[in-house]
Amino acid sequence: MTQTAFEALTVESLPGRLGGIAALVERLGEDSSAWKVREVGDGNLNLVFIVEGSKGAAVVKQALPYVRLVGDSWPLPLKRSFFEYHALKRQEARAPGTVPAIYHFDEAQALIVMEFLSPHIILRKELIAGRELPRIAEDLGLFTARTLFRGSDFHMATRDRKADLALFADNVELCGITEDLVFTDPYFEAKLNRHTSPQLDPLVAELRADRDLKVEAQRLKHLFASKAETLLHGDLHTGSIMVTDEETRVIDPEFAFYGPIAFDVGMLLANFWMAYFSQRGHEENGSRDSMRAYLLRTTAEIWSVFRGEFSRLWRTERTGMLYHRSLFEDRGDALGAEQALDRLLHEIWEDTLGFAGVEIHRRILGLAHNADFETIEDADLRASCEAPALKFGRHLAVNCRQIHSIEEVNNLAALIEKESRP
Ligand code: SR1
Ligand code: MG
Repeated sequence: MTQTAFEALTVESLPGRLGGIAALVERLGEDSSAWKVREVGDGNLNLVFIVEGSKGAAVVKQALPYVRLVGDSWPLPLKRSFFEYHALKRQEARAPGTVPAIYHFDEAQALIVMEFLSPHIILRKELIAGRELPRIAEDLGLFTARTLFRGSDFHMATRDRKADLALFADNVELCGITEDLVFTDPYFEAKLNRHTSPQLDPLVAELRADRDLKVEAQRLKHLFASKAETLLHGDLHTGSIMVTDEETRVIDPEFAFYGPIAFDVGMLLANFWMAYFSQRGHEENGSRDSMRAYLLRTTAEIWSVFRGEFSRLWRTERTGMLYHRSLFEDRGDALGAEQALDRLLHEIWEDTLGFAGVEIHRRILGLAHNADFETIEDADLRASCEAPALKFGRHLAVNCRQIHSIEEVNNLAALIEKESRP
């Protein structure tokens, strides 16, 4: 593809426009007129095509100059594709085998040609269908620990980390979406907000009048905007994960930037807790008790694997400029390094709960809802799932410093879920 002025691809134009890309021809076969193209993007922002040829298949993801969910009244720069490409490269290096392979990147056309993951399915769809995936907790615990530890000053050479900090600092507009949509809009009557109404109206009014909650949400926003601790995925929800029983892959890191470790972990756990609260809306073919238990087990295991792997990396790969070994292990003070690790993990834990709380709120009160709740057609039933999730989110955000273990959080989730049953 030689043209430089951006033009959105279509199912019809794709073979002609990309037929000359060697990396694509190699995978699909030379006769681009025989390629079969489908547009499958169901996310909020981009075009996604699956292209199949005689030899194989690939995915072509192209950014649009606006937010797809809203339309061209909300312009959004194409450069998000550049950040996604660079984030995928770093994630592959830090957690090999966890993201799709990249075959080609065209910055001017804001497109990435990447591995077609098959028979992988979006994790969120599997959780809605009630499928218990055996590998995800282990895989996601490792993914978060490895990418978040290895992208930080605990591990990287400070020159490289500062160069990356500068590179990703330009992802201003996508950070802006998170800053508004996650931390601010849910807590007032922002124009694009929506919620299940009138069922949730009284609870929504209560949350928007909740001073402690608003102060906490703003503390978390401050942290998000100022704690440039590591390279985040930035949008790590169950719609950004593709799975089979054997494998887990993380996709879509276009929101990547330097922020607090706890943000990715909190967003991820929040999406499992939302899946948990939504199960009651998906019981048309039988009880989801087993699925509910599985989802809570999964959050506990993700946290435990994250903690374990992060601690292992702390002990074996702490090569960055922070908590230098010369102050600890090298002078016989391994205990000092352990003390620092404990304190760090404790801070990550508290902020993880806070970020999880606001993520739950924004998916029920803001612009971008999730399918776990949205696919529950009966509005009364949907509201009966969303209301306890909102209360749980409020409890996490406001009490994040008073909750000491993941078991405590999950007991609380179970309690709130039970209490809310008719
Ligand atoms: C306007 S974009 C809305 C949401 O979609 C993305 O997946 C992010 O989660 C963002 O907040
Ligand atoms: Mg996305």
